[in-house]
Amino acid sequence: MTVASREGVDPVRLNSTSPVALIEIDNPPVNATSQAVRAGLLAAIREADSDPRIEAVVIACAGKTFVAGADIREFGQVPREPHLPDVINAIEACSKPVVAAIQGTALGGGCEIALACHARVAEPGASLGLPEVKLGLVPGAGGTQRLPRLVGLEAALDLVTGGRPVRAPEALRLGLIDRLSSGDLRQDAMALARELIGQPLRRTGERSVAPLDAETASAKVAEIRKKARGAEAPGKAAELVLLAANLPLQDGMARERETFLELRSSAQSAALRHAFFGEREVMRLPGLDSVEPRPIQKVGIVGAGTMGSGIAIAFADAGFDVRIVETSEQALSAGQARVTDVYDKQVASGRITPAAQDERLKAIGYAIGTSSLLDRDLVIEAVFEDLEVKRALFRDLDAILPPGTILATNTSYLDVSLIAAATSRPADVVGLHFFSPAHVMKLLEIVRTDATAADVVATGLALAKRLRKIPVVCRVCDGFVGNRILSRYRQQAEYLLEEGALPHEVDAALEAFGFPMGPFAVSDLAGLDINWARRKRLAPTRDPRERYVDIADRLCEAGRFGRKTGAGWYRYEDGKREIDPAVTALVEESSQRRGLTRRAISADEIQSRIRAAIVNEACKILDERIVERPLDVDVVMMHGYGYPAWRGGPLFEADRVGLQPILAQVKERAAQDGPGWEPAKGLVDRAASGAKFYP
Ligand code: T1G
Repeated sequence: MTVASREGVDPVRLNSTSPVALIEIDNPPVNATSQAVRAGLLAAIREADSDPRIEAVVIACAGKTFVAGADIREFGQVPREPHLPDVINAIEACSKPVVAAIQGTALGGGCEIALACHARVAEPGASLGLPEVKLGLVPGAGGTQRLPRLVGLEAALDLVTGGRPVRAPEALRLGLIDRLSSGDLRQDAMALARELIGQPLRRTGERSVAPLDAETASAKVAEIRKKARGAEAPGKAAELVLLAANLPLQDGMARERETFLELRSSAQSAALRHAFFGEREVMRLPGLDSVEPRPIQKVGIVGAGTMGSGIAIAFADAGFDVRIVETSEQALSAGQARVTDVYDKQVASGRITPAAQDERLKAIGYAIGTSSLLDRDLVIEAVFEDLEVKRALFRDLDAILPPGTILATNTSYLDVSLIAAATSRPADVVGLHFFSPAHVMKLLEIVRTDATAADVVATGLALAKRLRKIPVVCRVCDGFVGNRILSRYRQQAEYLLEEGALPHEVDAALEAFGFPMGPFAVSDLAGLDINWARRKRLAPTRDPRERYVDIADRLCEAGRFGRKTGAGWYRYEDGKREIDPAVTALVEESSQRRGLTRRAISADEIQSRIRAAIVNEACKILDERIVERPLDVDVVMMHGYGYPAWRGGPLFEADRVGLQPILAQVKERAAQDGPGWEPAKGLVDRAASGAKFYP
């Protein structure tokens, strides 16, 4: 359901009971402050203020959550009055005590409404936050000025620039809320409102803020900017929060509003809003909306390695009944230890309670052999990445599992059609490609073969929703979407090495672009041996004319698999990544063997060539109908491969940058690098017609 308020239904109701009136906001699904909500709230608070029978007010919300923010869908439109800051100022200026009753998530404008109330009561499971920076914005209705007045500058800097919500108990400790509800939230809020009748009003805006010394403040802003990796909102938010110590509320709010309006029309905010709605849009695949998913509650996992145990945790966290099987007691207990270790760490960090840990550990069973999987609705394999091993396993599972059980493979690269062909039920076979660590990474590639039944794909999408993952449905090709594009731009990165760059220079250029890590550092983390096995598998079919760089092979032949062996593209001393002269020598020797004269290569050239490789491969993936939409590629790259979300994904950004320069770069590479680098038809056609990926 969209957020726009329902036709003909007033989203704000004033119940003028005496002495405490109730203002109820009812704008499903998240009570966003649409124009109608803002107008209704302003009218209600003014009426309550002028009604002599009313001595106090409670603001509450219908449904599962307090106001979750401004209506993001309105941002592309001309702002309409009343503007939220004016509504919020009217709440704070009310002559009678106003108490917020908070359930669910009070976020953005919702948190700002709560901040302007004279007190706040929240359910223990509620959370409050100012996530605007995640949309490329800063709070635009007093959040940067009122939050520090309640919790102090340091806590406010952390919450506003990180966009992290805090659960109610932490909010209470910080002074962000006044009470935790002990049962009936509205009754508790009414009781507090009654207590405040006749008391001096505690207006947040009138409180002062202890300043930070200049040195601490500038160090914090510098740290925040560095962590933002090119996103501009966090740094601007930090500067506004610090103003709260020096300016009266309204002056600070004026500066805040100015920055908010500037950012709201910025390219970064447009990209982040695109990303926000995009990760929900991918859930809806054209042609599947009327297909009923199969009921899944009992899940089997074959393989208790890193991936298998991570997948088990993901399902246990989402309330499924899980059973992991292995071939030996040793492998099984190693997997059980991995699971226990993850939950121990989560309890130690306060992420989950011991009770939740017990519940989730109980949800995971362990057994030897596949015979204990007969009652499973879905079985996922996470065994060794070898086609014959997976085909043999699926043949065995197919023989013992009842009809209708879905068989899913977690393969990263292999042809799911060939795995399905080993069974008598190819319609029930699907790829569920999780990303490591599987209980953390949000992306899930759902790989459908030509035989996969529609309801099995729909089941994958429904599972993703329950797992709170972001699914992208794709068809079969080598590496599906993300790994296929990753392989392509890794190749271009290795060409750059031969032509004059060094691993740390390529990595630095891409980290400056906004990636959390460059491709060589990522490779060391993942392990060079995984890709080595793939290159060896593809060697017999590789086009001899293709420009092939063997530096990574030489590293692997020397046993340098990355962090796990203490050396890969870098050397690792006590976990610290260091440039290794031995690798520099290897790279230089490779240039020599290729007959290339090394030259200095700028960060711009590195970024331009990597972007061209990504966009061109993405266009090929679209041309081959591996995915249905440009959005599918952008979501994969942002949520699985660290493509900076403030750029909106490679194709959203290509619309902004323009396809001509990208195509020119692709053509240059095609001339230099040979087969596999020819321009994609979709890229050539769009560049010629001016068609956008997002019209
Ligand atoms: N505006 C418009 N639509 C919204 C929305 C919003 N703020 N929040 C959610 N939706 C839609 C969402 O697209 C989906 O629609 C449906 O609601 C259910 O959402 C002035 C300027 C609240 C934690 O950033 O984090 O306030 O796909 O699937 O998993 O300073 O939604 O069904 O058509 O995510 O239960 C700040 C964003 C805004 C919060 C609920 N607030 N929302 O998660 O449901 S800027 C935010 C969320 C602001 C002020 C500034 C989550 C949620 P559809 P959902 P959920």
